[in-house]
Amino acid sequence: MTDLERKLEDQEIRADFPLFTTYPDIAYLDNAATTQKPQCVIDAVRDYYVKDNANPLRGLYELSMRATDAYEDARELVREFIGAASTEEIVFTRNASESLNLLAYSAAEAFVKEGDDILITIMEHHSNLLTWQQAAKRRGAHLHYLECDPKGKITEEMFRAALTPQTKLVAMTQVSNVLGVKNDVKTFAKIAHENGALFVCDGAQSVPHMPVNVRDLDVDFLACSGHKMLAPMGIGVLYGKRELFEQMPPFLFGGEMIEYVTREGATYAELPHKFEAGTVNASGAVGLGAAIRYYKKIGWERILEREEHLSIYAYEKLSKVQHLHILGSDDPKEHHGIFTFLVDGVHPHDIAAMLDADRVDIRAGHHCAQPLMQFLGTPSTTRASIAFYNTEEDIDRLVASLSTVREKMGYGNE
Ligand code: C6P
Repeated sequence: MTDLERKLEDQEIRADFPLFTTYPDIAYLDNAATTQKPQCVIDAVRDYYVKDNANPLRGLYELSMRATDAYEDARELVREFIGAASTEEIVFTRNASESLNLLAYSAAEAFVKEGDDILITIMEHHSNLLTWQQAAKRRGAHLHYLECDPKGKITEEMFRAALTPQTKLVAMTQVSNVLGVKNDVKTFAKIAHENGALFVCDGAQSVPHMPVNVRDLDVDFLACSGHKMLAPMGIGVLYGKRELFEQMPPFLFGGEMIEYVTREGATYAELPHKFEAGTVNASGAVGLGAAIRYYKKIGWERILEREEHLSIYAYEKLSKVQHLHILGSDDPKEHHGIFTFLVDGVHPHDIAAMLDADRVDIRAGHHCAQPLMQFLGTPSTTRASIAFYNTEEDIDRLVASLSTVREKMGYGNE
């Protein structure tokens, strides 16, 4: 692609995101935290409220049926997007955290017993860590941590060595929100299954950036968040194999998740409604459906090309900044658009504040992965994360701003 072609493509894609028109001076590089929303998603949410809004799954009047259809159409779009066999395997939640909480309660209740082992990795986000810490305590099970090497890699040998005959469940992120490294989930899920363990995949950072097919990966469960993939906040997804979902108790109780209730007990609704208590986030689901349509319109080929190009571009430029150290792999392609770094002598929060003054938006802190920070030997880091709508200019502005932080902190111009 020539420079001119790339610039034209940048313009075409950015025109779809109204926030960039509102703030043309912002370089938004905090996409691992949440993404901006294209106009089509904003329109879909608005249209839902203008044309289709009623309480879905309840009313027998036309408007409620329209709301139900809009909600269930979105479920079908999600099913297709992640390659699930049936919409019964797609549960809408609030976000990846809620999906993982549901699992750590209901799957642990059904499949983990006293004395069993639960295996997670040291690079898990707190949502895939605290949840299992609590589940292990509740079930009398033992929680084990699989450490990566200092660059973030987990090999097949390391994974095999961490399994025990008691390992009943493995929970692992596909892409780390700190190091950007991608775990070989397909291989690890196969090994886990051979060992008699279930495999939970945290797809919060992978589903928005690469084609993920749950049947190809053969994971038992997968969690992700709509807001990290162009959709509104407050809608998330939990995929689970039907035969496993069927064995699990409900997580939340209330309206719409029952079949029949008596004073003493209840029978529960069919999948997936058994796991969707109360009035659902229909507009959020509709927004997620619109986001998926937009992903399809842009196409994975272009998204992957753009994100890989920007990853290589960012890595090369960041590597040249004096006193800046990128954590994780030395191969830019292994970062999947996530660059976490330290600058000698400058606190990550000071870096974030100085970059903010230059209208460059990044994240600083522990990134909700404190055991990983402890393993890496630092309490906090700075992180820039890319989406396909970013441009070389965003990276140039990041690098230009970073190049001045030490001087601004009084270190001189060395
Ligand atoms: N990571 C980040 O800036 P929620 O907040 O529920 O939508 O997603 C939780 C979550 C789960 N797993 C991974 C790998 C994640 O990265 C996140 C969210 C954001 O890194 C917010 S802390």
